[in-house]
Amino acid sequence: MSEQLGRVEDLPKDYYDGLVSRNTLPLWPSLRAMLPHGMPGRRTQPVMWRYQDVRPDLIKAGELTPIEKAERRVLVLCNPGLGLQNMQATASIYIGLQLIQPGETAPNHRHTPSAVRFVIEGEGGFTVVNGEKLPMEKGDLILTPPGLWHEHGHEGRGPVIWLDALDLPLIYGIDASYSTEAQRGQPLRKATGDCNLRYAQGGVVPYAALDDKPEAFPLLRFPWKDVRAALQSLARVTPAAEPVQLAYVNPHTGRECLATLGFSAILLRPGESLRMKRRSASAVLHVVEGAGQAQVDGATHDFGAADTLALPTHAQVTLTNGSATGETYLFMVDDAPLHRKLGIYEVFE
Ligand code: 1HN
Repeated sequence: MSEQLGRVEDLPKDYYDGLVSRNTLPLWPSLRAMLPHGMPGRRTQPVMWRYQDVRPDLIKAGELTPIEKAERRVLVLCNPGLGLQNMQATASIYIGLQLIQPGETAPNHRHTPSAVRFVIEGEGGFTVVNGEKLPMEKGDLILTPPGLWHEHGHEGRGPVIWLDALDLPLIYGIDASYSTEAQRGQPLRKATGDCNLRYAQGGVVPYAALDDKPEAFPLLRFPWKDVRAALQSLARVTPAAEPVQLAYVNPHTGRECLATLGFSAILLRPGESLRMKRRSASAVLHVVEGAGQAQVDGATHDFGAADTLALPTHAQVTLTNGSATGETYLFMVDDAPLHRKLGIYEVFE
């Protein structure tokens, strides 16, 4: 089992070249790299992107590139361990920061990758998803599930900036990534009202959904003010050393709201140092409010508001609130839903 396997150099060169010429390769020289013993070989690095670094570049992008020349004015957070040009924050998660200036619109389209927006700053932004206009306030999570039309606009003043998270690396990686452009000014498809009025309160859903097949994506916007308040309530009943963490779910299934990516919010209590359970999923942490440190596999990364950190699979993570008096709030994107569906999700003690 632990024997050294044969290398390419151990084979006659003409034999190996012949294999290559016939589009074949021997497995054994690559087997250990592709299937390491005990733990994956992780290319994803625990990279921190500081908002104070990225923001000026994004504002500059707004001056250099008109929205018509960009469609989506985004700077992508690229993990160097995965190759910058591959635009992966982790092997499965794409993260970008998107800027929209007052009066601009990012045109209507739909695509096969799943996407979400998490609002970082600015007022007056909105996303229209499937004909439903969703206001974008700081900290709100907005879903744009696969196949649903979506466009962005800005009716306020000053820049609006949000974080985009997509399963693009995954969908692109299986040759399944494409989009469809809508006609400009395509009318709103439905006028049945706001999902936040239909699903205003956790634990209760519109009655008809018990008998009819509920929509696949009934709730498209999760207002931060509700999530923040729910975290504060949860903190009151969560023992020390246990995470104050809420999962964003589909109100009908009680399960993750998208098929591949999962979203959660974490409250770090004053002075708290939280050792997270090591697990198989990769993740991206984004700081909503507060500051502190993330220790990832022994290396310490300081974080402040709106910073973003990539967490490799199987990483040992400890999150520390930098304040002894105030709370720190984090937003997490992970690929745990995908791992669960594939039957490879693991949590280690
Ligand atoms: C996309 O559709 C958006 O709708 C943002 O705002 C970023 C990155 C790759 C592919 C599609 C958006 C995207 C994207």
